[in-house]
Amino acid sequence: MAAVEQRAPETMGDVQVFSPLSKNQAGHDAIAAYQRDGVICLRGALEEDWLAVVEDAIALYADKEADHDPANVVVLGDGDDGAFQYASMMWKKNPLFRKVIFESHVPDLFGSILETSKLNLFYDFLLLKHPGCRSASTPWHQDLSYYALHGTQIINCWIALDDIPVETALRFARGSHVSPEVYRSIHFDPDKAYEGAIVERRLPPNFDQEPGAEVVTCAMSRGDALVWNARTFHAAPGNHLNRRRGALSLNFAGDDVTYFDMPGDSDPYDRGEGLVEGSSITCETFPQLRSW
Ligand SMILES: O=C(O)CCC(=O)C(=O)O
Repeated sequence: MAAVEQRAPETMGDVQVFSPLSKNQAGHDAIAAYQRDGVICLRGALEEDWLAVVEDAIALYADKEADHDPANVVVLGDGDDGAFQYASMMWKKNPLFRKVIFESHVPDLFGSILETSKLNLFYDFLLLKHPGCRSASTPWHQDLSYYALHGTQIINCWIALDDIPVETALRFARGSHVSPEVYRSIHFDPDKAYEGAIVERRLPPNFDQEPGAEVVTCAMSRGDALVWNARTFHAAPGNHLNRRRGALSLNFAGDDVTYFDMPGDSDPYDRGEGLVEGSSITCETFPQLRSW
């Protein structure tokens, strides 16, 4: 993995930050900012008791499955001191990740931002940038490029598992979610490619090199959550610090989301059971968590 040149933190604006109205409700101002900017930060979205369950889940996953599970990837970049570890669909095998998703308030809190009458789990994604995984930068991309989904009510709720200073924080192209255009899936490792990527789609712009682009970022404390629309462009640096930079990303879908019979590779790799073009995504793999 090669490091990409990113713009300096002082040239970036701020992601709008909110304290949730209650445990289950983000609040009107947060929803309005999400709709306008395509990204917000919610302070204290996950409390310490649930964060402790996530840490136990990570330990369980690492001990029992890390070596043999294709969904658990550990990459050590050239010259790096630490690895980039990522895993998805953990809830299917790991009871503690399942507990966080199915028994905590998170579907209520994050679902409130989508203003939807039902909420499906799409997938969970764990990202651990261990100390010194300097080259594990994430290029500008839209999550929707990788999804076998149609629709607009798709959110990534990225919960910080560590305090994250701006030096290792995600950055976003503010308001980039409003365009209906979906760009091409690109591999986070520049030496690899997605099999069957839709070449009719344009390659993602590099907002670091566009002086006029409004790029926003946000330092986070453990338990804060960034919430963004699947069309919002974002990117991230590697971890050049001497401490872990971890996140649990929970991805949810609302009312207008249907299955896209996408050619080629998708993320998550799992396509659910019996889904056809244009159908509801509700199935064993993408269960409905709430209806209001
Ligand atoms: O945490 C990162 O470095 C990248 C996260 C990201 O791009 C994503 O979850 O879509």
